[in-house]
Amino acid sequence: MKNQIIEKWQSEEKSRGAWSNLPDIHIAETLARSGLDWICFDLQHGLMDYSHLTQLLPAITGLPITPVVRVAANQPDQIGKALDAGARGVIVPMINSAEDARQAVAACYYPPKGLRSCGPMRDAMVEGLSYLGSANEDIACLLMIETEEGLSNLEAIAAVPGVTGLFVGPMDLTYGLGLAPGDFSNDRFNAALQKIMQACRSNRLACGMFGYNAEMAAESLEQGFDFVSIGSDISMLRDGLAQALTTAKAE
Ligand code: 3PY
Ligand code: MG
Repeated sequence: MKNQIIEKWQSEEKSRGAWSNLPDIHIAETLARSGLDWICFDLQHGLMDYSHLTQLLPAITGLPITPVVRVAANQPDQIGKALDAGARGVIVPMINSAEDARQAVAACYYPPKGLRSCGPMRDAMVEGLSYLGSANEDIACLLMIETEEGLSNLEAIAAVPGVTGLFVGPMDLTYGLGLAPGDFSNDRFNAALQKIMQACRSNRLACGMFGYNAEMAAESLEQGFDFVSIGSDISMLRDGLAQALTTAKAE
């Protein structure tokens, strides 16, 4: 199955994903069977590490969903290992400059597009070496814009060849703008979102948004974002339980 973030964006369709914070293969499988387009395993803030990732990715192999990984930092070894474990893309946090963007791109792609070292463990097991022929087109290099510096260098970041898309981290972005955390209705926050979407449009990049819940995701899609997360395993468990309890208590 082709990378659904890339494929849907290229055919001008929206894609919807979920955030995986809990290192449990059954939760990952449940998310993967739910009709989502993509799932993001979070090695930055999620309660999981690389050894969990190597169990979670095989648990969803063959299911109709694109796995991506948010790496903990913009480090070539972290990006390479996430891709070697079977991720079809990375979300790289805290991108502040064109140099940061070039470093992330180089780590994502095999030569001549980048400098990724060759050792595709998981994909070679599943697909064999045909993976090497398709990896550079099928891997998404998604860069997070979530700091004041990243915002001020937005045009230079977006213009780096090889970037697939930009992805907004809304909570850090409110901090970066000097706003109260989570002040998503602030005009300056929304002006920043418009600026990011515009940079994506003019550089032919997919534009993504971290949504904390389905309402926020729907609003982001309405605003023009191309791919959004609609919640996390934790938030959906919590919100689903709260809703179920309310319904079960209703007279
Ligand atoms: C942010 O809101 O800053 C994020 O990175 C979402 O996880
Ligand atoms: Mg963030």
